[in-house]
Amino acid sequence: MRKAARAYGVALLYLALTAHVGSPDAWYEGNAGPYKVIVQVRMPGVVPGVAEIFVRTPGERPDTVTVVANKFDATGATPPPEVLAPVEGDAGYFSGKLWLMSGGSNSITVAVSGSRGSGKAVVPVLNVPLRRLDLDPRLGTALSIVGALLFAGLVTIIGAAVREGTLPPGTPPTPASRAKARRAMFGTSIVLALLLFGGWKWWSSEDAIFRRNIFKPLASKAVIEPASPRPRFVFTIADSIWAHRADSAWLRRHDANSFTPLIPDHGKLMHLFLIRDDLGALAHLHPTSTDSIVFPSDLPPLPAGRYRVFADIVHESGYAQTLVASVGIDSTTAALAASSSSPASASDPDDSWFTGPVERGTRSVTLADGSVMTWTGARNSIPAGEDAALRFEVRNPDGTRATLEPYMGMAGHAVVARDDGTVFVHLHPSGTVPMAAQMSFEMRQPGDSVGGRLGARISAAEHAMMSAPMKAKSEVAFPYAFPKPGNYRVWVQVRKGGRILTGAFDAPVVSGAKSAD
Ligand SMILES: [Cu+2]
Repeated sequence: MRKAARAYGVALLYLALTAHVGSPDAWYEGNAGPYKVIVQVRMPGVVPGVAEIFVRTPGERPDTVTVVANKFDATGATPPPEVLAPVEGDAGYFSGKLWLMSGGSNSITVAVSGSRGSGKAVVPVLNVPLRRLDLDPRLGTALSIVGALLFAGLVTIIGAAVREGTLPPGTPPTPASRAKARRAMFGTSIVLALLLFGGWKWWSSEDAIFRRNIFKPLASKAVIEPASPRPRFVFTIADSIWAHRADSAWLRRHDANSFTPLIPDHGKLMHLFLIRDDLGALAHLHPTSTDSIVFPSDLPPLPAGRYRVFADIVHESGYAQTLVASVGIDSTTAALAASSSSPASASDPDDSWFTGPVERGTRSVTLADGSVMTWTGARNSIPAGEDAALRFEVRNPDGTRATLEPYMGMAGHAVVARDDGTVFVHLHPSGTVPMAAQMSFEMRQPGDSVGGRLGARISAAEHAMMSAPMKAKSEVAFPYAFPKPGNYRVWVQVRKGGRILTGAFDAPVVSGAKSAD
């Protein structure tokens, strides 16, 4: 029993470390041809497994919505699409299930058709084993009792057969046949025990293999280097699988999957977040790297404390993962960073940081330039698993609507963290789906087997997209549902007047009808 409890603890730990930490659902908001769609994919967490897919069509209602899954490097024919069923009593909402057979980087193509024609949207998903299904203790007890009865039954039957099987009916067994029966029963018990032992050994080794394959992000570490004139923050992907990514012989010897190169996601190779353990400070950095292993940055002026570090990266295959580490900033280093930094001196012009108290229940916050950000969708308590209503509006200090500018090609960026570090998500108005991962599916061509070729085209296309003008607006919304109850903080980052502004809000989440377990 205790072993089972320990195994369960292990499963929970890994769950806490998954891509987009602790928040396995993929969200996408965008267009499928002429239709607006909001897609939620509830990943199975086991491979192969069944994903649950929900598609909301807020505008014109389509006639049919179908989904089909495809692995990034699939060469065979695509399976026939699954038709999603309209959800009763909820117009324009469709749901259904889809088998995801292969692990790794997959995509789900949502095809919508109706009176306005048809269109498609591609949602990249990461299909990785995240959990080990546990045996219900009641079922375990029942099966053990049945097993014990079968064991005893077989031993008794063999004993009776040896003792009395050859005697005519009504004849009592002799002392010799009784002794023979006892020997047979003893022998049977030994054989059965050996069989059970062999079965247990086999199952334990299967279980060990499964546990080894449960998704873990690449091992990483974060350190502060006391460089001059400013301390530096250095993030390193320390995993030997990553260091040997081009060494196919090493990978074969270690039975390891090879990773494709990193590609920039909205213009940056890495989106790195430092979040103080008490959620009191946030930094959003974009370190660059020459070897895709060491990612240095200037340390921003953050207060001293323990920080959780989350680094979002996207591989050319569309595989997106969040690497995790932690780092401590002592007061001397914090003071040094504070005295030597200014926004203009950041290693990357899109780097930003925010420190400030957050009042519980506050729906409007004053931003650094005096404008006001309001969480227009705020509620007193938000049920887990249901639309989080992350809708925000920014007004100028004089009360007029602000004009938001694109910040790294997006109307806004949101960071969601649970106070115990088990949930971390980086959101955009297009959802949890990294733009680069989506492009790697949309732009892949048959000749893209050479690493880096697709990545180069994605970078060029991203660049063009990010320099395209954005429709002026004062509002920003993010499709999302909190995965489980708890205390969360949401940081919303926008750009206005050339300045990156961050608003922070607390979000108390209660258990809802649709919470994930
Ligand atoms: Cu972002």
